[in-house]
Amino acid sequence: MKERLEQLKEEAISALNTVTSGQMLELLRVKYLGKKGELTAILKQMGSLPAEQRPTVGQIANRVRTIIDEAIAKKSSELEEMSMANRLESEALDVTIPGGEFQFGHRHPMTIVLDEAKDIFIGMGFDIAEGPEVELSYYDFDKLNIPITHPAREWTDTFYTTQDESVHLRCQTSPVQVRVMEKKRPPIRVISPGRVYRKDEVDASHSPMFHQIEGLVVDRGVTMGDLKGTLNLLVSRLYGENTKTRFRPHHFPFTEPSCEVDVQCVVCGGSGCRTCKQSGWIELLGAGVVHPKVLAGCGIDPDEYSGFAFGIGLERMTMLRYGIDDMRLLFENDMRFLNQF
Ligand code: 2NL
Repeated sequence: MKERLEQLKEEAISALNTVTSGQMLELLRVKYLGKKGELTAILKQMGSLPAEQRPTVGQIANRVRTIIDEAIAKKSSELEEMSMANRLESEALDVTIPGGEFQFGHRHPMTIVLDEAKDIFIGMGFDIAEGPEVELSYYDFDKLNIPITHPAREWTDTFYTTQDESVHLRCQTSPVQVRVMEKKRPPIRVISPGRVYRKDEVDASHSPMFHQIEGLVVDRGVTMGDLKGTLNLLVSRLYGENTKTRFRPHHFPFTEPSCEVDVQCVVCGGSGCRTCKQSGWIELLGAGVVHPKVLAGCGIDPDEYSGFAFGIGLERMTMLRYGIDDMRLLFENDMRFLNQF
């Protein structure tokens, strides 16, 4: 029996030397030391030994168990060390390798100019208002004193979404300001930037979707002089202190009197070139004193209050700011163009 124990010990030790994984180690532990293992099987036969031999054999058996136990524990910690060393090697991070080149994004040129315009108007005490792009014709036409016969109301000009022409994609952002006038009492100072839609073919200066910034001021004693002061400040901030403006009489149904505002050509400085068609001036926006009918329609007494309003195309504003001569560049997202801003 002593020999069998010695043999078991030798066999276990040499088996342990071939172990390469935790799984194999566990299998060997069960095989030699488990309840149904080989050591237990030998001990079960102790009863057949003469009584005086049992203590010595018992001692040897215990020693063999301890030796195998310790060998297993040693192997187990070796395996752990090995796997840690492997992980450290495979997951090692070389912080000295130079980083790859990173491309920073940036704002679209129209967003840059819009943000500038917002800052300028916020500086003059304006709020920013937004509203739906699918609008009731009631807000976009009726409330703005646009007669039922006006060409803008033709289905060839406007994207109607209902057969009865009561709902359409807004063709200006004025309805946002109408909604503001209905809800708020004067003093009112708002701008409403956003997308607008008209049935135009795409070319260098037209797109069926473009962007507008409209503005509205309503208070006691507001005049055309306030309109001029406000828009002159906008132009001087956007295009430089010395940029001249020209206010030309015009007609809009929602303002009276109305005007169009030109800026001195940013390309030739006013001497005449291709961009300004030799005139020295470029049209920037439309504006006027809010029509009394429009005020009254929104529940504001035109005998007590007056106001001015204006509408600017953001595309045109951006093109003038950077000397861009084709509007399509603003929508094509060609990185060779966009990376210049
Ligand atoms: C343009 C220039 C304009 C307005 C927009 C406006 C808004 C309200 C009341 C009165 Cl709520 N007017 N907006 C005024 C003048 C010009 O846009 O070229 N539009 C076709």
